[in-house]
Amino acid sequence: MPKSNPPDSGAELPTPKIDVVIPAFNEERSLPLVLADIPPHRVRRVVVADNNSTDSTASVARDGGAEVVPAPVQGYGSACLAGLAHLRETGPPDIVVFLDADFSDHPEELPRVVEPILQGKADVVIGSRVLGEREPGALLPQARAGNLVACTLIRLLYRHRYTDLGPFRAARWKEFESLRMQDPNFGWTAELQVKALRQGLRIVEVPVSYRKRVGVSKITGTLKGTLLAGYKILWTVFRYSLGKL
Ligand SMILES: Nc1nc2c(ncn2[C@@H]2O[C@H](COP(=O)(O)OP(=O)(O)O)[C@@H](O)[C@H]2O)c(=O)[nH]1
Ligand SMILES: [Mg+2]
Repeated sequence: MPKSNPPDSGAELPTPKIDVVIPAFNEERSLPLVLADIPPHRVRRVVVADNNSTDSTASVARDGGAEVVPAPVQGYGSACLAGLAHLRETGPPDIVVFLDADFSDHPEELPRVVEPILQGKADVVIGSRVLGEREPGALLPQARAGNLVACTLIRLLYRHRYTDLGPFRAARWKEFESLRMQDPNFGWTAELQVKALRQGLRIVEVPVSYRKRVGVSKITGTLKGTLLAGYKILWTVFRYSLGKL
């Protein structure tokens, strides 16, 4: 009688659990569009981190099937941290994906962003809007310039060539947790990308599409937002190069 195969031989590995975190601040118009375009069969759950919205962001999020987590401290980073804390407390995924609530990213491209992780080739995947197709005017000139300066500084200080500091990204949960993210606002994305380098994580960029947001930009669309973000991003890139993690 033939010996039975060990339980896992030839069997497919269990499908990795993928959760999505969406930081949102007053995005009632765009959020339903974002939620509708997330490929449902690929994602276990979607968490909207609501940053003190005064419109109906929270209720449209629930109507769209998302879990809503309050992020009481104002700021993009704080919202991402609140989403992560919720996942940690309620059962973390294998892969976490971030995307913006303003419908600039194309959520249907999620499979492209997680693919390098599923193939075992990456711990962190950055969706690059520079490598992807951009609707004219989607990435404001000040955002492009800021990105270029930040990526150049990273290249000089960390010897790694990023093309973008993008909001659409994926990471293996365990490796991502090792970064101990902390920036509560504009420095979050830069912190993530430079800490990933410092930790020696495997980083891959994939092209993602980018279109004009629904509603008005609160960061790069305002002078104050641009200046604060620019300053914070460059300081963050510099600070972590000094050896502090
Ligand atoms: N500006 C801002 N955006 C936040 C905050 N919390 C969450 N977000 C979300 O962060 C994302 C990026 O903001 P956005 O206004 O599009 O900035 P931009 O992409 O630089 O134009 C959006 O999904 C916002 O809803 C916050 O406190 N301030
Ligand atoms: Mg935006």
